[in-house]
Amino acid sequence: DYGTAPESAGEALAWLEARGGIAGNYVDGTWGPLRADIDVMNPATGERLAGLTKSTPDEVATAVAAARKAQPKWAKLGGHKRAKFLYAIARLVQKHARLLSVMETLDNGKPIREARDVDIPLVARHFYYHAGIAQLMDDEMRDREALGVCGQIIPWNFPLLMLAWKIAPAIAAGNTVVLKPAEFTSLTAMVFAEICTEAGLPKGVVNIVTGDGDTGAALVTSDVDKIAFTGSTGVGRAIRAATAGTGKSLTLELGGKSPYIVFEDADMDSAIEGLVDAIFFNQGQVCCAGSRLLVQEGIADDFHRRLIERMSKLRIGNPLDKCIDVGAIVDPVQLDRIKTLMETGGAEGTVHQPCPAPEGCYYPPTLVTGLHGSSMLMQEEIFGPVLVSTTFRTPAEAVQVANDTRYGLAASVWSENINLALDIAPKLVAGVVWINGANMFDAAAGFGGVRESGFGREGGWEGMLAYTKPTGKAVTIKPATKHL
Ligand code: TXE
Repeated sequence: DYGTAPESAGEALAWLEARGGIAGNYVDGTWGPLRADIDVMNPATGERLAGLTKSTPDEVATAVAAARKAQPKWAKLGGHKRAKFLYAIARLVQKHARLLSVMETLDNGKPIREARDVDIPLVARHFYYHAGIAQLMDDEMRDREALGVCGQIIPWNFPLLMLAWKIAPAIAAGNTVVLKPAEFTSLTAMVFAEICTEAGLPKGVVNIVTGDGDTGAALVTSDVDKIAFTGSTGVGRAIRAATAGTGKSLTLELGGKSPYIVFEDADMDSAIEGLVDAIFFNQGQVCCAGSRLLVQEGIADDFHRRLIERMSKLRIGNPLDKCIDVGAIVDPVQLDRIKTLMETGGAEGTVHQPCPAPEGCYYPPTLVTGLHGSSMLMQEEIFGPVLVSTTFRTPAEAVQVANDTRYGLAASVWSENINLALDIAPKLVAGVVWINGANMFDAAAGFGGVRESGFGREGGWEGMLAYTKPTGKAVTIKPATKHL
């Protein structure tokens, strides 16, 4: 029973209080430094939850040194023994699922229903899956080895899930890590650090440094062998420039403006439910959100009418309430960003907001119709609960409009004609294509983008390759010919 706020927050708040109300570094299996440099807020209430340490470059270097020291022994342990620790972490995530879910909702503002039913179960699944992969390393991947120490920088939209996407494959492969959570949402990373201790993970394998972009920049230039980053395209560009020519490996998972294409023969009820999930899940703060609706002209009016009707039934409010569909925006800075984009571009189309938002850090589920493909709202990532819509006539035009973007992360195609959907899928410029579905994630499926959405894949076998390098060298022997 997750209850409703504020009673259900008690356990998580007590957890923070017992640690002095400060989230800070976890390095070499111990806590510290712990300083309240940055305030951590609950976006749903505006209340201060904790203080956060802004780690200095020296403190980052200390964490990297701990990871460096631990790495050879961790790699030598072998995949089968490493797997035991990943299994233990997975089980402990399940054991502490309630604390993790409530903490995530307090810190991020996402509906508890989503934290409980999606984020945390997927975190456990990720560690289980990569425990299996660690075992395969000993058998199927003898020709590859760990990179060394990985620096990992994650965003605030799926705090613990992004941590799992980064840490699970890295340590499964025999790397050690220094991870920096986002400054808005570092609290579940703290609970995770304690889970590592509880699992008996050797010291220095997982290190966490808290802080903002300055701390992230210090991690990028530190003595790591790889940087794995998920976040904005602008920061991704800066990291690519900073790592160029250094020999560091790099994977980037950046923004998106993913098309959601509905053909006139689609199952309309399913397409509408899928769309509500694609764009309003996590308040639209999802890199692969189906944020651009492309609907075939003949059904457009009817589709919009039914979508608005469905949107009017969304429940928006206190995210700790189990009945809530749409929670709070992560931070007032992000809310301002959404408002500014809408004030600038909203007039180019017709704005529909059938479900009003409460006072505070909330934004109402929004549909903007009648937009041209090249309009600002069609091109910019809004990263909020805002769906923009345009129409198309033919499959060829759908592909052309869908690909008219500088991004290329995900795409969703809706049609009862599977031949049409399978014809369209490879023509879309996107790393992930879903047919008659959206937001379908699994640890076994590679996820990542093209164009300004980044490069590299996370999850599955592809994701594992990105945390390893070939073991062997190309040794070429020149035969001596003097005896012939
Ligand atoms: O992201 P940042 P922000 C997009 C989305 C959103 C916008 C801004 O459009 O509106 O980005 O969000 C760390 N060197 N996405 O400003 O700044 C930072 O501390 C190294 C898409 O919050 O990219 C945090 O840990 N690290 C996205 C992480 O980078 C730096 C998810 C992400 O923050 C750094 C989030 C620097 N110079 C936002 N500056 C997705 N792809 O899912 C910041 N950081």
